[in-house]
Amino acid sequence: MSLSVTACPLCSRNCGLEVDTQEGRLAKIRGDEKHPISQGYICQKAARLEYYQNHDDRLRYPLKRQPDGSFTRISWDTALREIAQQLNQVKKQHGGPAFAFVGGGGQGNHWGGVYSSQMLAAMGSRYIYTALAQEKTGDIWVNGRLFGSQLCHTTEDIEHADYVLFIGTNPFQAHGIVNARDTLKALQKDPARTMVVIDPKVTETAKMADIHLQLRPSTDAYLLLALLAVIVRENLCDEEFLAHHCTGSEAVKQALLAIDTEDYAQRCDVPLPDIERVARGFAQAKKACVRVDLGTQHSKNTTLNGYLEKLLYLLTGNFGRAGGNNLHTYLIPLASNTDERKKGLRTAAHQMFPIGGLYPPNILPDEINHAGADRVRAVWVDSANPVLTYADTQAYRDAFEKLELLVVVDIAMTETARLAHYVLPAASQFEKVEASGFNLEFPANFFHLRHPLFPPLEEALPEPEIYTRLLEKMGLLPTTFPVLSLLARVEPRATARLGYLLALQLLFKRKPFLQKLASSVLYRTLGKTLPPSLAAAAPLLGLAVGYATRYYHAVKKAGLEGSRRTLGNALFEAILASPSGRIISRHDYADVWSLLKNPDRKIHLEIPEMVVAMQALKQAEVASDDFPFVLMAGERRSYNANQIYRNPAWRKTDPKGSLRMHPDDALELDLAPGAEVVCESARGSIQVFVEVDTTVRRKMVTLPNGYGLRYQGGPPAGPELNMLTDSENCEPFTKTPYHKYVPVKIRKVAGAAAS
Ligand SMILES: Nc1nc2c(c(=O)[nH]1)N[C@H]1C(S)=C(S)[C@@H](COP(=O)(O)OP(=O)(O)OC[C@H]3O[C@@H](n4cnc5c(=O)[nH]c(N)nc54)[C@H](O)[C@@H]3O)O[C@H]1N2
Ligand SMILES: Nc1nc2c(c(=O)[nH]1)N[C@H]1C(S)=C(S)[C@@H](COP(=O)(O)OP(=O)(O)OC[C@H]3O[C@@H](n4cnc5c(=O)[nH]c(N)nc54)[C@H](O)[C@@H]3O)O[C@H]1N2
Ligand code: SF4
Ligand SMILES: [Mo]
Repeated sequence: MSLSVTACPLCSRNCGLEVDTQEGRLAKIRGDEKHPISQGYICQKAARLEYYQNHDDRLRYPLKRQPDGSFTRISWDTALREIAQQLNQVKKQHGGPAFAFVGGGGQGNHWGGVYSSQMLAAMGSRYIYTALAQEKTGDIWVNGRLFGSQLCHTTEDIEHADYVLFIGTNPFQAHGIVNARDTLKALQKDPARTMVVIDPKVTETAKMADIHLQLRPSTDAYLLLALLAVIVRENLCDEEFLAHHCTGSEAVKQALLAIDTEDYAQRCDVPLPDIERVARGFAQAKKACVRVDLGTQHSKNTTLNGYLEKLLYLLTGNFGRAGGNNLHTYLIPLASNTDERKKGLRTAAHQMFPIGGLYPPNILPDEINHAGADRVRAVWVDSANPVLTYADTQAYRDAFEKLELLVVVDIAMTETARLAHYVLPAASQFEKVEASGFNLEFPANFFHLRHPLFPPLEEALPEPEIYTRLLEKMGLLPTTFPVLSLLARVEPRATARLGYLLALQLLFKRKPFLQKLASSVLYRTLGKTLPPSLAAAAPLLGLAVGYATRYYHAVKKAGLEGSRRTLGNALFEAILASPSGRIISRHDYADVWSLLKNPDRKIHLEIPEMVVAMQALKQAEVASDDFPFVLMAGERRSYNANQIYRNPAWRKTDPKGSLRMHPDDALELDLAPGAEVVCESARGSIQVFVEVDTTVRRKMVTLPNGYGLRYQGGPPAGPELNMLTDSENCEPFTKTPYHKYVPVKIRKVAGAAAS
């Protein structure tokens, strides 16, 4: 038995873990007290991680699909040679944009993405479709307009706030904030601090709140506008902040003054006095912040919601200070900055632009089905299971079956992998160097490079090795780098790898294309000089140098020593030597002004498109007679964690993934608890089991996220949610799905017993 540290890959918190390992198994799992942020905290889901590491769907060898649909084991060499040849062929015949990359990382595995992102450069394509672009692109777009770059990302300083608004998020179950349950408890216990929840359901978080505004689903924009209108009307804005740090506040205030708060309160079904109380409380608090998630992002007016939520803290000056919302820095960027007005970025079928460099999964089936010669013909999937997780399962199945080439890289035989021409087995997150890009803390940020606990299962390989070998086979990456390799080996410690970095720069200057494959170049050269289990960490040197250059003072304040030229290497070494993770920067709150990208270092509050959206809102409508229920398709519960666990035995409760319904609605439909019903949308139908639950609003029902997997090729375990969702039920601008607003009808399964 040996004791090691790692992190939990189940949600964006990636809490540090201390584990006992025994013969390839995770015997005991505890929180790692040395992790700089989670400090020993974990939730109930992490205790089951043995179900991620060892199960019967794990992939052991590369597989190739045969004409009859079965899979044959092939060697890595054959697999990569054949794939390389087919990719080169697609590129030559149809051009780079015939290729699309899907996924690139889940909740805990973004280090593979540092390598897999080279595929786009290799193919000459810009099409990357990821889960982020089915939830966060509205937010990313608004950040671009307000702060000057889509790379400016905001965070919330809940621990120091005395007034916190949780809008459309249930951190008690979904986490997403530092040590969620402890943080919520601290808020709840302190009479001087106020916690407000805006959610149509009485969630676990709402039960802990001082105030719960139980709005009608998908009416957040009305509620947020009413809150803002009260703040402006009652002169509760922070005028000094607006004058010093913002432009456009007058135009925004004018638009808000036109809001009929009485009417808007009725539309969202929240009493106006409650709205006024929250508006005043938030604006008058010393330190207030807002935390949002899918409730505002998977519902109507996604992008406008993102704008209005940000206006709440900006108009009240809760930005760039303790307890407010702030910008933060990051080591691995999860998105980039793209301007949708630029030419040449749009897709063939939908003429869709990228946001943060990312394309929305909702359009991919159409881009494959597109009749034009410029359609998508080859798709590469890594760390995602789009057939089950992206909107419209049937559309995905049909489209993927038409592809000329589908390759899936996963640790397990997924529903998507079953459709692939080639399935490549990746090492699990406990079998390789791993890290996540969810380092979203401010003012102190951290990074956690996880060391492997086990060797890869059978023939599985870590992604760094898979992509590097493939690039070599495609003829794009030289197989040797004599000068770099020599320098990496012989350069004395005292020069802090400056010689190596200089040689690297010269190489990229001579061969600019290789800069796009920098991760693999570093891996094949510097990697060979690192401890073997950490070889794939080599690209971290480049990331650390970039980070230390941009945030020199903040990195020094985190206790790292070095000159402007050597600090990056010091940071690199320090991260490698900290298996529990470490603090990499300590900023001042006022640093947010230097992180802003508008040339005038001000926040540009007026966004014309959003003013138009506010006005268009007046016509928006809800309700339908054919489909009287609003399904929240994807609730976070105690025992779901996206599609990371495949064996359904991991669940301690809720094995069926029940449909939660208000008892009065169940009574009206004559449904007893546990009754089997058909849940039908305009797109499809599935059979589910009813659980009566007084916490849901009437005419609203909920189903959990992350069920419906076919473990060992068996029947779906629980609801296959995306059989019900339609690609077109999405925000027209960003194409993010309205998963929190799927109109459905519920009827008894014919022949089932009445209550
Ligand atoms: N247990 C568990 N935790 C997870 C995950 C998991 O699968 N299971 N997945 C992770 C991932 S990928 C993500 S993105 C996060 C998501 O985390 P959250 O967004 O916090 O979780 P959800 O339960 O999807 O939705 C949040 C809340 O939105 C509410 N809601 C529904 N419709 C509306 C609306 O119209 N307006 C408002 N204001 N609220 C609404 C729901 O009632 C729900 O309480 O969770 C992460 N954590
Ligand atoms: N209807 C509906 N649909 C939803 C949601 C919803 O609320 N409602 N939620 C959406 C949200 S917010 C998200 S984020 C997406 C998530 O959906 P996806 O992006 O598809 O991600 P996961 O479900 O996390 O699946 C991750 C895959 O990665 C594999 N994997 C795990 N570790 C590794 C590794 O180390 N290497 C490789 N190569 N693969 C690995 C797992 O086996 C699994 O197949 O689902 C979305 N889908
Ligand atoms: S699921 Fe999230 S909150 Fe729970 S232990 Fe894992 S990382 Fe931490
Ligand atoms: Mo997500």
